Amino acid sequence: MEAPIVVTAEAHANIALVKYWGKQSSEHNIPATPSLSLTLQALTSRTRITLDPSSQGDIFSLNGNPTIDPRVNACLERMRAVSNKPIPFVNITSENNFPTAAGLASSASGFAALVTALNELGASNLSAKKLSIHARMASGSAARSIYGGFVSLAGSLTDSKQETWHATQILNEHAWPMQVVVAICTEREKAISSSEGMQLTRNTSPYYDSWVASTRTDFDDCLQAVRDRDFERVATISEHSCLKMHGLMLSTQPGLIYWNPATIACIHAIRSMRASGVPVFFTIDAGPQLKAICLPEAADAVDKLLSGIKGVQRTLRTGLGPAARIVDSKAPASS
Ligand code: 2P0
Repeated sequence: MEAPIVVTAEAHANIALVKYWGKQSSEHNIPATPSLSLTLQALTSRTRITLDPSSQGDIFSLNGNPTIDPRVNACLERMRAVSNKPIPFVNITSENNFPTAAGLASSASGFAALVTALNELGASNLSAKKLSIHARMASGSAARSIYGGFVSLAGSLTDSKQETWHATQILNEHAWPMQVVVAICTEREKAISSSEGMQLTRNTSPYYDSWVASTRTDFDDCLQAVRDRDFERVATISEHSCLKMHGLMLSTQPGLIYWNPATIACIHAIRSMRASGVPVFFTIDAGPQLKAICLPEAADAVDKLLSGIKGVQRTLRTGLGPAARIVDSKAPASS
Protein backbone atom coordinates (compact mmCIF):
# COMPACT_ATOMS: atom_id res chain seq x y z
CA MET A 1 0.00 0.00 0.00
CA GLU A 2 1.26 3.46 -0.88
CA ALA A 3 1.84 6.03 1.84
CA PRO A 4 -0.94 8.59 2.13
CA ILE A 5 -0.32 12.03 0.67
CA VAL A 6 -2.90 14.00 2.63
CA VAL A 7 -3.37 13.35 6.32
CA THR A 8 -5.58 15.19 8.79
CA ALA A 9 -5.29 14.74 12.55
CA GLU A 10 -7.23 16.21 15.44
CA ALA A 11 -6.14 16.69 19.03
CA HIS A 12 -7.69 18.46 21.99
CA ALA A 13 -6.35 21.07 24.37
CA ASN A 14 -5.76 20.09 27.97
CA ILE A 15 -5.68 21.91 31.30
CA ALA A 16 -3.40 20.92 34.14
CA LEU A 17 -4.74 20.29 37.64
CA VAL A 18 -1.18 19.89 38.94
CA LYS A 19 0.91 22.37 36.99
CA TYR A 20 4.07 22.13 34.92
CA TRP A 21 6.18 25.31 35.23
CA GLY A 22 9.96 25.09 34.82
CA LYS A 23 12.34 22.87 32.89
CA GLN A 24 15.09 20.51 34.03
CA SER A 25 16.63 20.75 30.60
CA SER A 26 15.86 22.94 27.64
CA GLU A 27 17.78 20.66 25.29
CA HIS A 28 15.11 17.93 25.28
CA ASN A 29 12.42 20.08 26.88
CA ILE A 30 12.21 18.02 30.06
CA PRO A 31 9.85 19.46 32.69
CA ALA A 32 11.09 20.12 36.23
CA THR A 33 7.71 19.12 37.67
CA PRO A 34 5.34 16.24 36.91
CA SER A 35 1.83 17.34 35.90
CA LEU A 36 -1.69 15.96 35.72
CA SER A 37 -4.30 17.19 33.25
CA LEU A 38 -7.75 16.88 31.72
CA THR A 39 -8.15 16.65 27.95
CA LEU A 40 -10.98 18.91 26.74
CA GLN A 41 -13.42 17.68 24.10
CA ALA A 42 -14.59 21.02 22.66
CA LEU A 43 -11.18 22.71 22.25
CA THR A 44 -9.74 21.22 19.11
CA SER A 45 -6.76 21.65 16.79
CA ARG A 46 -7.18 20.23 13.31
CA THR A 47 -3.94 19.80 11.38
CA ARG A 48 -3.81 18.85 7.71
CA ILE A 49 -0.54 17.85 6.05
CA THR A 50 -0.14 17.59 2.30
CA LEU A 51 2.97 16.21 0.62
CA ASP A 52 4.07 18.83 -1.84
CA PRO A 53 6.71 17.60 -4.34
CA SER A 54 6.75 20.96 -6.14
CA SER A 55 7.60 22.91 -2.98
CA GLN A 56 11.04 24.38 -2.21
CA GLY A 57 10.58 23.90 1.53
CA ASP A 58 8.15 23.10 4.32
CA ILE A 59 5.22 25.50 4.61
CA PHE A 60 3.23 26.08 7.79
CA SER A 61 0.11 28.12 8.34
CA LEU A 62 -1.71 28.65 11.64
CA ASN A 63 -5.35 29.74 11.54
CA GLY A 64 -4.91 30.79 7.90
CA ASN A 65 -1.74 32.87 8.48
CA PRO A 66 1.63 31.77 7.05
CA THR A 67 3.79 31.28 10.13
CA ILE A 68 7.44 30.56 10.85
CA ASP A 69 7.84 28.51 14.02
CA PRO A 70 11.24 26.89 14.65
CA ARG A 71 9.55 24.37 16.96
CA VAL A 72 7.50 23.08 14.01
CA ASN A 73 10.64 22.67 11.87
CA ALA A 74 12.51 20.89 14.66
CA CYS A 75 9.54 18.58 15.27
CA LEU A 76 9.38 17.77 11.55
CA GLU A 77 13.08 16.87 11.50
CA ARG A 78 12.74 14.57 14.52
CA MET A 79 9.72 12.83 12.99
CA ARG A 80 11.51 12.50 9.64
CA ALA A 81 14.39 10.78 11.45
CA VAL A 82 12.07 8.00 12.72
CA SER A 83 9.81 7.59 9.68
CA ASN A 84 9.68 4.39 7.62
CA LYS A 85 8.74 6.28 4.46
CA PRO A 86 10.44 9.47 3.33
CA ILE A 87 8.56 12.64 4.22
CA PRO A 88 9.45 15.18 1.51
CA PHE A 89 8.49 18.83 1.79
CA VAL A 90 5.09 19.31 3.37
CA ASN A 91 2.39 21.90 3.50
CA ILE A 92 0.92 22.04 7.03
CA THR A 93 -2.27 23.91 7.83
CA SER A 94 -3.40 23.98 11.44
CA GLU A 95 -6.62 25.50 12.76
CA ASN A 96 -7.74 25.98 16.36
CA ASN A 97 -11.41 26.42 17.18
CA PHE A 98 -10.49 28.50 20.29
CA PRO A 99 -8.32 31.56 21.09
CA THR A 100 -4.66 30.95 20.19
CA ALA A 101 -1.93 31.63 22.76
CA ALA A 102 -4.18 33.10 25.47
CA GLY A 103 -3.63 30.50 28.16
CA LEU A 104 -5.75 27.88 26.43
CA ALA A 105 -2.85 25.61 25.49
CA SER A 106 -3.10 25.86 21.70
CA SER A 107 0.48 24.62 21.38
CA ALA A 108 -0.52 21.46 23.27
CA SER A 109 -3.28 20.41 20.91
CA GLY A 110 -1.40 21.73 17.87
CA PHE A 111 1.77 19.70 18.43
CA ALA A 112 -0.17 16.60 19.49
CA ALA A 113 -2.07 16.78 16.19
CA LEU A 114 1.15 17.46 14.25
CA VAL A 115 3.07 14.41 15.54
CA THR A 116 -0.03 12.23 15.09
CA ALA A 117 -0.35 13.29 11.44
CA LEU A 118 3.40 12.87 10.77
CA ASN A 119 3.34 9.41 12.34
CA GLU A 120 0.72 8.39 9.75
CA LEU A 121 2.39 10.19 6.85
CA GLY A 122 5.77 8.57 7.52
CA ALA A 123 4.26 5.13 8.35
CA SER A 124 6.33 5.36 11.52
CA ASN A 125 4.08 3.17 13.72
CA LEU A 126 5.14 4.97 16.89
CA SER A 127 3.34 4.01 20.10
CA ALA A 128 1.28 6.64 21.93
CA LYS A 129 4.05 6.77 24.54
CA LYS A 130 6.67 7.54 21.87
CA LEU A 131 4.36 10.10 20.25
CA SER A 132 3.97 11.79 23.62
CA ILE A 133 7.77 12.08 23.85
CA HIS A 134 7.92 13.69 20.38
CA ALA A 135 5.08 16.03 21.33
CA ARG A 136 6.80 16.90 24.63
CA MET A 137 10.03 17.83 22.88
CA ALA A 138 8.03 20.41 20.88
CA SER A 139 5.97 21.70 23.83
CA GLY A 140 5.77 20.10 27.27
CA SER A 141 2.00 20.22 27.66
CA ALA A 142 1.54 18.70 24.17
CA ALA A 143 2.61 15.30 25.51
CA ARG A 144 -0.61 15.21 27.57
CA SER A 145 -2.88 15.91 24.58
CA ILE A 146 -1.85 12.59 23.01
CA TYR A 147 -4.26 10.88 25.43
CA GLY A 148 -7.89 11.45 26.41
CA GLY A 149 -9.39 11.88 29.88
CA PHE A 150 -7.11 12.29 32.92
CA VAL A 151 -3.46 12.24 31.87
CA SER A 152 -0.12 12.50 33.66
CA LEU A 153 3.23 13.72 32.37
CA ALA A 154 6.02 12.40 34.55
CA GLY A 155 9.43 10.81 34.47
CA SER A 156 12.47 10.11 36.50
CA LEU A 157 13.47 13.13 38.53
CA THR A 158 17.18 12.42 38.53
CA ASP A 159 17.75 10.87 35.12
CA SER A 160 17.64 13.57 32.47
CA LYS A 161 17.40 11.10 29.58
CA GLN A 162 14.64 12.24 27.29
CA GLU A 163 12.92 8.83 27.15
CA THR A 164 11.91 8.93 30.78
CA TRP A 165 9.46 11.84 30.49
CA HIS A 166 6.26 10.80 28.75
CA ALA A 167 2.49 11.02 29.19
CA THR A 168 0.29 8.24 30.59
CA GLN A 169 -3.50 7.95 30.67
CA ILE A 170 -4.79 7.71 34.25
CA LEU A 171 -8.55 7.50 33.54
CA ASN A 172 -10.22 7.54 30.14
CA GLU A 173 -12.65 10.31 29.20
CA HIS A 174 -15.72 8.26 30.23
CA ALA A 175 -14.43 6.92 33.56
CA TRP A 176 -15.20 9.98 35.71
CA PRO A 177 -17.28 12.58 33.83
CA MET A 178 -16.42 16.22 34.47
CA GLN A 179 -17.58 19.46 32.91
CA VAL A 180 -15.28 22.42 32.36
CA VAL A 181 -16.55 25.98 31.92
CA VAL A 182 -13.92 28.37 30.55
CA ALA A 183 -14.48 32.06 31.29
CA ILE A 184 -12.81 33.99 28.46
CA CYS A 185 -11.48 37.10 30.18
CA THR A 186 -9.67 38.43 27.08
CA GLU A 187 -9.30 37.30 23.45
CA ARG A 188 -5.85 38.92 23.16
CA GLU A 189 -2.66 36.88 22.83
CA LYS A 190 -0.43 36.75 25.89
CA ALA A 191 2.57 39.05 26.14
CA ILE A 192 5.10 36.51 27.31
CA SER A 193 5.33 32.89 26.17
CA SER A 194 5.34 30.02 28.66
CA SER A 195 8.85 28.94 27.62
CA GLU A 196 10.25 32.41 28.19
CA GLY A 197 8.34 32.81 31.46
CA MET A 198 9.56 29.46 32.79
CA GLN A 199 13.16 30.33 32.10
CA LEU A 200 12.81 33.70 33.83
CA THR A 201 11.21 32.01 36.84
CA ARG A 202 13.96 29.41 37.16
CA ASN A 203 16.63 32.09 36.94
CA THR A 204 15.12 34.65 39.26
CA SER A 205 12.44 33.35 41.66
CA PRO A 206 13.60 32.73 45.24
CA TYR A 207 10.78 30.17 45.54
CA TYR A 208 11.70 27.99 42.57
CA ASP A 209 13.28 25.06 44.43
CA SER A 210 10.41 24.74 46.89
CA TRP A 211 7.93 24.93 43.99
CA VAL A 212 9.65 21.99 42.28
CA ALA A 213 9.91 19.91 45.47
CA SER A 214 6.33 20.53 46.67
CA THR A 215 4.79 19.91 43.23
CA ARG A 216 6.07 16.32 43.34
CA THR A 217 4.02 15.79 46.50
CA ASP A 218 0.96 17.49 44.96
CA PHE A 219 1.28 15.22 41.93
CA ASP A 220 1.42 11.99 43.96
CA ASP A 221 -1.52 13.11 46.12
CA CYS A 222 -3.64 14.21 43.18
CA LEU A 223 -2.94 11.00 41.25
CA GLN A 224 -4.28 9.01 44.18
CA ALA A 225 -7.28 11.33 44.57
CA VAL A 226 -8.17 10.87 40.87
CA ARG A 227 -7.86 7.09 41.19
CA ASP A 228 -10.14 7.27 44.27
CA ARG A 229 -12.60 9.59 42.43
CA ASP A 230 -12.30 11.94 45.43
CA PHE A 231 -13.60 15.24 43.99
CA GLU A 232 -13.00 17.33 47.11
CA ARG A 233 -9.39 16.21 47.37
CA VAL A 234 -8.74 16.83 43.66
CA ALA A 235 -10.31 20.29 44.04
CA THR A 236 -8.17 21.22 47.04
CA ILE A 237 -4.88 20.06 45.50
CA SER A 238 -5.67 21.64 42.11
CA GLU A 239 -6.54 25.09 43.47
CA HIS A 240 -3.42 24.97 45.64
CA SER A 241 -1.19 24.01 42.67
CA CYS A 242 -2.71 26.81 40.57
CA LEU A 243 -2.33 29.53 43.21
CA LYS A 244 1.16 28.34 44.12
CA MET A 245 2.22 28.52 40.45
CA HIS A 246 0.83 32.05 40.15
CA GLY A 247 2.61 33.02 43.39
CA LEU A 248 5.81 31.69 41.82
CA MET A 249 5.13 33.67 38.65
CA LEU A 250 4.59 36.84 40.70
CA SER A 251 7.92 36.24 42.46
CA THR A 252 9.78 36.13 39.11
CA GLN A 253 11.75 39.20 38.02
CA PRO A 254 10.14 40.95 36.26
CA GLY A 255 6.92 39.67 37.86
CA LEU A 256 4.67 37.62 35.58
CA ILE A 257 1.08 38.76 36.06
CA TYR A 258 -1.28 36.79 33.84
CA TRP A 259 -4.58 37.74 35.52
CA ASN A 260 -6.88 40.66 34.82
CA PRO A 261 -9.71 42.01 37.00
CA ALA A 262 -12.25 39.59 35.53
CA THR A 263 -9.98 36.64 36.41
CA ILE A 264 -9.92 37.72 40.05
CA ALA A 265 -13.68 38.26 40.13
CA CYS A 266 -14.12 34.71 38.75
CA ILE A 267 -11.82 33.25 41.44
CA HIS A 268 -13.90 34.81 44.22
CA ALA A 269 -17.16 33.71 42.64
CA ILE A 270 -16.04 30.07 42.25
CA ARG A 271 -14.61 30.00 45.78
CA SER A 272 -17.94 31.19 47.23
CA MET A 273 -19.83 28.67 45.16
CA ARG A 274 -17.57 25.86 46.33
CA ALA A 275 -17.89 27.02 49.95
CA SER A 276 -21.67 26.76 49.58
CA GLY A 277 -21.33 23.06 48.74
CA VAL A 278 -21.35 23.05 44.92
CA PRO A 279 -18.81 20.55 43.47
CA VAL A 280 -16.66 23.02 41.54
CA PHE A 281 -13.11 24.40 41.64
CA PHE A 282 -10.99 26.68 39.46
CA THR A 283 -7.67 26.64 37.69
CA ILE A 284 -5.81 29.28 35.63
CA ASP A 285 -2.81 28.92 33.32
CA ALA A 286 -0.44 31.37 31.64
CA GLY A 287 -3.21 33.74 30.64
CA PRO A 288 -6.27 35.41 32.16
CA GLN A 289 -8.89 32.76 31.33
CA LEU A 290 -10.37 30.97 34.33
CA LYS A 291 -11.36 27.34 33.97
CA ALA A 292 -14.00 26.03 36.36
CA ILE A 293 -14.06 22.24 36.72
CA CYS A 294 -17.22 20.70 38.11
CA LEU A 295 -19.34 17.59 38.32
CA PRO A 296 -21.89 17.55 35.46
CA GLU A 297 -24.89 18.42 37.66
CA ALA A 298 -23.28 21.76 38.61
CA ALA A 299 -22.36 22.90 35.07
CA ASP A 300 -25.47 25.01 34.34
CA ALA A 301 -25.13 26.98 37.59
CA VAL A 302 -21.37 27.46 37.09
CA ASP A 303 -21.84 28.66 33.51
CA LYS A 304 -24.56 31.11 34.60
CA LEU A 305 -22.40 32.45 37.41
CA LEU A 306 -19.31 33.02 35.23
CA SER A 307 -21.31 34.45 32.30
CA GLY A 308 -22.67 37.17 34.59
CA ILE A 309 -19.28 38.41 35.80
CA LYS A 310 -18.14 41.83 34.57
CA GLY A 311 -15.31 41.50 32.05
CA VAL A 312 -16.09 37.90 31.07
CA GLN A 313 -16.44 38.08 27.27
CA ARG A 314 -18.07 34.67 26.91
CA THR A 315 -17.86 31.16 28.25
CA LEU A 316 -16.93 27.86 26.61
CA ARG A 317 -18.30 24.65 27.95
CA THR A 318 -16.87 21.19 27.46
CA GLY A 319 -16.65 17.66 28.75
CA LEU A 320 -13.56 15.49 28.71
CA GLY A 321 -12.13 14.67 25.31
CA PRO A 322 -10.51 11.73 23.55
CA ALA A 323 -6.98 11.01 22.39
CA ALA A 324 -5.29 12.63 19.39
CA ARG A 325 -6.26 10.73 16.25
CA ILE A 326 -6.24 10.60 12.45
CA VAL A 327 -9.52 11.85 11.01
CA ASP A 328 -8.69 11.61 7.28
CA SER A 329 -5.97 9.94 5.24
CA LYS A 330 -5.84 9.86 1.44
CA ALA A 331 -3.47 7.82 -0.68
CA PRO A 332 -2.37 9.20 -4.09
CA ALA A 333 -4.72 8.36 -6.99
CA SER A 334 -3.18 5.45 -8.93
CA SER A 335 -1.96 6.57 -12.35
C1 2P0 B 1 0.52 23.38 32.39
N1 2P0 B 1 1.44 25.43 31.38
O1 2P0 B 1 0.88 22.44 33.12
C2 2P0 B 1 1.24 24.69 32.58
C3 2P0 B 1 0.50 25.61 33.47
C4 2P0 B 1 1.06 26.79 31.50
C5 2P0 B 1 0.74 26.98 32.91
O2 2P0 B 1 2.28 23.69 30.26
O3 2P0 B 1 7.86 25.59 26.94
O4 2P0 B 1 3.40 25.70 26.36
O5 2P0 B 1 6.31 24.63 25.22
O6 2P0 B 1 7.14 23.22 27.12
O7 2P0 B 1 3.78 23.38 27.27
C6 2P0 B 1 2.37 25.71 29.17
O8 2P0 B 1 3.64 25.35 28.81
O9 2P0 B 1 5.56 25.12 27.51
C7 2P0 B 1 2.03 24.87 30.32
P1 2P0 B 1 6.77 24.61 26.66
P2 2P0 B 1 4.04 24.83 27.38
O10 2P0 B 1 -0.42 23.27 31.57
